[in-house]
Amino acid sequence: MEIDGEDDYFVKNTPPKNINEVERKTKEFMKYQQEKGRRIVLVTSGGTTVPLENQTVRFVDNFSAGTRGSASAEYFIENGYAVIFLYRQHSLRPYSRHYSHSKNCFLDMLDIDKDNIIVNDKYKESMKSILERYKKTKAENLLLEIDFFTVKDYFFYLNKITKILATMEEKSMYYLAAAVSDFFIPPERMVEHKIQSGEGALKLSLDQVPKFLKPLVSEWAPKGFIVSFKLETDPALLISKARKALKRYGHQIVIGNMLLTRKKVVHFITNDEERKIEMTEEELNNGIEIETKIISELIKKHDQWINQSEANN
Ligand code: PAZ
Repeated sequence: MEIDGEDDYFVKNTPPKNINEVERKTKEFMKYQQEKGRRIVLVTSGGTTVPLENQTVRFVDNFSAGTRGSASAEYFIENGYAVIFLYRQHSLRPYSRHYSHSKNCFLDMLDIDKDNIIVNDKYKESMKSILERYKKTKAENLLLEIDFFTVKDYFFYLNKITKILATMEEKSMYYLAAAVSDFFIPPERMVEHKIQSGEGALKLSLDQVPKFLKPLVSEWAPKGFIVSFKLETDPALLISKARKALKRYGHQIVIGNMLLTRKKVVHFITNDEERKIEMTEEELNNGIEIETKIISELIKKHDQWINQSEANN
């Protein structure tokens, strides 16, 4: 049995158990944001896993920690967007990212004063500012977080959420920063139980996943503002592959980045331009993140996208 297209994929694979719940929450969130007149961006973040067994003991994974996605979500919110954050379970999340996965243990930031737990003076100011932003985001219902673990679940959620947001037409943005596996094991070839050792080398054969960006752009959200990322390790390939993706899928922008320099430099590739966005050493030393620049550029482009469509109607 071969999986030859996106429709086939959603028929032959089993949806995640909570897909209806995710649908309900997304619709509710969207309705609320529309009443407030806000734009919504779907931010995807973190790596996807490819399980090797149905009762999964082992899986193929990738490097992504969700730094780009979680930081970007915060900057979108700061700029008035509501965010649906589709993230890999246990990867970084907006606001808490400043304390999780960190080399500094969170407990070292706290002290005990008689019966109270207090924040060490050294961390007080920055924690207060993050906590204020976090509480405001919650109070204003600006963030909906949905987690996935496998590449299959990611695709089901992406499909469902995108089609719901697409009803907002140009006002919706799709910021696809997750590092999504290009390969998977189709259901009919997946073994049920833990793969046993003792039979020599483990040989894996993975099929290519359908290219979901194609239907996302042309069918799921044809009027949305769509930003995809292209990651490479060979500098000779980056720009040409980013350009090829833009041409192939026909969306608005591909952001190219290299594995080793992704926090310092990205390339914006659109139909009209090719632009490098770079951080200075001074900015990096001051803790400024490249995502501030990425998001402010994208918001300008999203404005243009909306204005242009209004002018055409
Ligand atoms: O999660 P992270 O901050 O460590 O990395 C971000 C990234 C490199 C995964 C992202 O910028 C990206 O390029 N995502 C798309 C990867 C790809 O499928 O080509």
